[in-house]
Amino acid sequence: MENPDYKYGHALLSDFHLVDSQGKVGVIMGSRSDWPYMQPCTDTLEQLKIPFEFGVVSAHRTPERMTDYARSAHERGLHVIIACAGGSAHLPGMVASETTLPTLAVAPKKSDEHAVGSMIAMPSGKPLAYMGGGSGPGKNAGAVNAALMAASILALSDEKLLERLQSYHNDLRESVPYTCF
Ligand code: RP5
Repeated sequence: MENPDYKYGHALLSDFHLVDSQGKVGVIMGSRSDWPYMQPCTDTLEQLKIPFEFGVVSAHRTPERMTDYARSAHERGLHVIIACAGGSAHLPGMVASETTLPTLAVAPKKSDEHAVGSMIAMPSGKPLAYMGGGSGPGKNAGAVNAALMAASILALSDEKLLERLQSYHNDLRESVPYTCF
């Protein structure tokens, strides 16, 4: 998939821990191979004009990056974190364990039972909201819903965003036909 030309999205840089985030939402994924499943999330954030950053943070291959990211997120100005991982999928749960920011988990594919299992079985005291997974590249209900849930959280203190979110839901309702064919 191509690098999208986002107005509200900013790519995560290697010195992220030294600078304030330009986003309210941090979208991270365990591998570049997750990107086709997560672009519906970032596209939805862009559509709603929500500033976000996005990049790769792996729990297993870059554990220090993951810890730095989660521990600095609040201070850097993020309000919500969306984390996607497949396979063993420790990223969402470990990030949630290192921050008090609301953390939303997305599986690349909902059929990835190992990933889903790791996201829905957090121990008491460490909340993580599992949003769902997708059925294929570019088709991820969980990714879209994670963006919308982040929007709902941010809209509690942003009336303009609330209007855009209501408009999104109105458009969705209007797009559903009555006929089956
Ligand atoms: C996880 O393992 C990633 O989130 C990805 O979903 C899966 C496979 O990663 P790659 O081997 O394709 O990099 O860590």
